[in-house]
Amino acid sequence: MSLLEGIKGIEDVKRLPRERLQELCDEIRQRLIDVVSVTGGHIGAGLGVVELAAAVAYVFDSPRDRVVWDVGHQAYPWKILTGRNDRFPTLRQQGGISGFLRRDESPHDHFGAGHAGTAMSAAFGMAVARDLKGEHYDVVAIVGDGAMTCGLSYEGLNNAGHSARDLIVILNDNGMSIAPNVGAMSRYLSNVATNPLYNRVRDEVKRLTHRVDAMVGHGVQDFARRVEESLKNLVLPGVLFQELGLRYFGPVDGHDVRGLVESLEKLRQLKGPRLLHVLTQKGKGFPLEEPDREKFHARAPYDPTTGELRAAAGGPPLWTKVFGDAVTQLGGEHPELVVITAAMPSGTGANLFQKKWPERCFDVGIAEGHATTFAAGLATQGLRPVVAIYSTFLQRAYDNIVHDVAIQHLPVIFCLDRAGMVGDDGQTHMGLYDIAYLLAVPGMVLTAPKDGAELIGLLRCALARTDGPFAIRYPRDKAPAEPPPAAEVAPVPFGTWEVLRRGRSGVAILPVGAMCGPALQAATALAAEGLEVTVVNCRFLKPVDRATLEGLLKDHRLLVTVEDGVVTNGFGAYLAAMVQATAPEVRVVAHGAADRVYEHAPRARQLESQGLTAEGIAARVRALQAEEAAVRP
Ligand SMILES: Cc1ncc(C[n+]2csc(CCOP(=O)(O)OP(=O)(O)O)c2C)c(N)n1
Repeated sequence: MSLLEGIKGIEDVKRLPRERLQELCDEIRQRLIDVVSVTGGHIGAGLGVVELAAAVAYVFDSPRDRVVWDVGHQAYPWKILTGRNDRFPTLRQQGGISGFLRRDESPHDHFGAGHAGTAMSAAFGMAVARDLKGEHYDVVAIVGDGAMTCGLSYEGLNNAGHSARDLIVILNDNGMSIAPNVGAMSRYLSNVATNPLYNRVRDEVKRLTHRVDAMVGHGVQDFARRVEESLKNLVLPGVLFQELGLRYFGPVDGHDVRGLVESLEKLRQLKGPRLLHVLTQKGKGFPLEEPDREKFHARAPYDPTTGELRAAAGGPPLWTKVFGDAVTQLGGEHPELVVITAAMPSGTGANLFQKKWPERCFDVGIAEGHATTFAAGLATQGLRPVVAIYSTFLQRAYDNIVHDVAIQHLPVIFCLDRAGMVGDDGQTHMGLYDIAYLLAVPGMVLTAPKDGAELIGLLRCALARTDGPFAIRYPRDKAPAEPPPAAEVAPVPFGTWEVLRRGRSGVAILPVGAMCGPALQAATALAAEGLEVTVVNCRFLKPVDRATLEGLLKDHRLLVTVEDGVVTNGFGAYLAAMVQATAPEVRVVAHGAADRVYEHAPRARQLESQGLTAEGIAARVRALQAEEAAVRP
C-alpha cells in the first residue's frame, strides 16, 4: 500500500515518522501529475509547494491553527493532505472539488480565495479576532512572490507588521507569477537567494569573528556580532521585512521537507509577526523535458509521462488570440498605442504585442489598480493605452477607473477578456459583473463584439476617440470565425447597433456580444414556428443607439435583451429604465444570469443553466409571447 492511500485526513500525516515525509511528497507529486493530466488545471504552482504543504500540515494543527493560502491555485497538495485525496479526481469538474479554496469545501480551507493578494489581510484579521476573543492558535499566511506585487499584500503587511500580534507569514518564492515575476520586489527577492556579495560578507565576518574571538575573548565577540548584524542589514533581504515589523528568517530550501519541518517548528515557538522565506521551484517534477514554466501554470489535459497536451484544439481562434493579433497589427498603425497587462501577458494575448513591440508593452505585476492609474498617466501625455485585464480582475480597479480615468475623461481603452461565464475556474473568476459595474461609470463607453472582425472594428473605433474611457468585453471562448486581418476591417461607427434580422411579430431580441449567435439561431427556430422576431446586435451597451431604439419602439411591444452577465443592474435593466421613460407601453425583459453565485462547470453548461443558448433564448421568448398574448390578446 502506498503511503498516500493511508492518508485519510491531516491526522494521518502527523502520525508519519518525519523520515518518511519525502516519500509521501513524492507520491503526492505523482498524484498531482496524474490527476491533472485528466482534469486539466493549475499544475505548476501545486507541484512547487508539495513539501511546503506537507511540512505545514505536519507542524501546525489545522483546523485549530488557521492556514491561509493566497490565491488558492497552489493548494492542490493541501487538499490531498487534508482529507480530499479520494475526491481529488473530481477537481474542477461539475459537482466536484474546486480548483481554488472554499470555506464550504473543508474546515482546512480557512479562507476562500481565487484572486491574488488577500492572504495577508485575511490572516491578520484572524489573528486580531483570536486576540480579541482571548483564544490561542497560530495563524499562518502563505503568500507567493507574485502576490508580493499586489498593493493589497503591502496594506496587510503594513498593518500587521507593527501590531506585534502573533502571525506567521510564509513567503513562497519561486521567481514566477504566471509569467516570470516582475518589478523591484521580485529583483530584491532573487538577490536574497543569489547575492554573492552577502554571502562573501557573511563568510568574511564569520572568519573575523572567530579569529578575534580566539585572540581576545567574548567582549569583542559580541562587538563583532553586532558588526555582523549591521553588515547583514546592509545587504540582507530581511531588512525590508524587518523594517515593516516582521522578523525575517531564511531563505530556506522549499524542497527539503525535513528542513522545512524543523524551520517551522522553531518559528512556531517564537512570538510576534514573523516571516519565513522559502525558495521553491514552480512545476517541480513536471515531465516536460524543457518545461516552459509559464505553460504549465494552468494546463489543459496532457499525457502524464511526456507532459504534452493531449489534443491540439482546432477550429476558430480564441477571442484572446483575436485581440492579441489585432492589437499587435494596430500597433503598427498607431505608434502611440501601448499595452498594459497585470501579470497576465499570455492569458490576455498581450504577449503577442509584447513580442512585436516590447518597449511599448508593460507588465506591471498583479496590480490592476495601478495598471489603470498608470494608463491614465500615460493617456495624459498623449499615449493611447490599451489595458488588457480579465473582467473578474478589473473589479480590483474600480476606484481607479472612476477616479483616475473617467472623471478626467482620459481615453483609456479597457479590453476585458473572460467576460461572462468562465467555466471550471468557478465562482471567484466569474466575469458576470462588468456590465453592471461599468455601466455606472460616467462617460464610459461599453461595447461587446459579436465576432472577431467586430472586435477589431471596435478597437479602431476606440482608437479614433479621445474623450474618455472605452471598454470592450468578450468571453472565454472561441470567436465564431477567423477574422480578416486588421488592415481590412473598418471601424465600427460609434454608438451604433446592427439590425441582424427583421420580424413583424412585434417582438425583438437584443443580444449583447457573443450572445448574438445564439439569439439568431433562436430567431430561426422561432420563425419555423411562425413567430418572426427582430434581432438587433447591441454592440454598444452605452451609449445605446437611440435612433435604432426609437425605430424599434414604434413597432415592437416586447424587447428581450440577452446578456452573458448578471441581470441585476445589467444591460436589460439599463435599457428598461430608458424605455420606461419614453415608451412605457413597451415591455423590456432582461434575459441573463440570475443574481447568485455560480459553481464551477463547463462554460457551456453554465450558459445552458441560465438559458443563454439558442434553445434557452427561444424558450424564454416563446413563454413571454404566450404571456403577452394572454394579457393583450
Ligand atoms: C487579482 C488577481 N489578478 C490576477 C490573477 C491571476 N493569477 C493567478 S495566479 C497568479 C500568479 C501568482 O503568483 P504567486 O503569488 O507567486 O503564486 P505562484 O503561482 O507562484 O504559486 C496570477 C497573476 C489573480 N489570481 N488575481
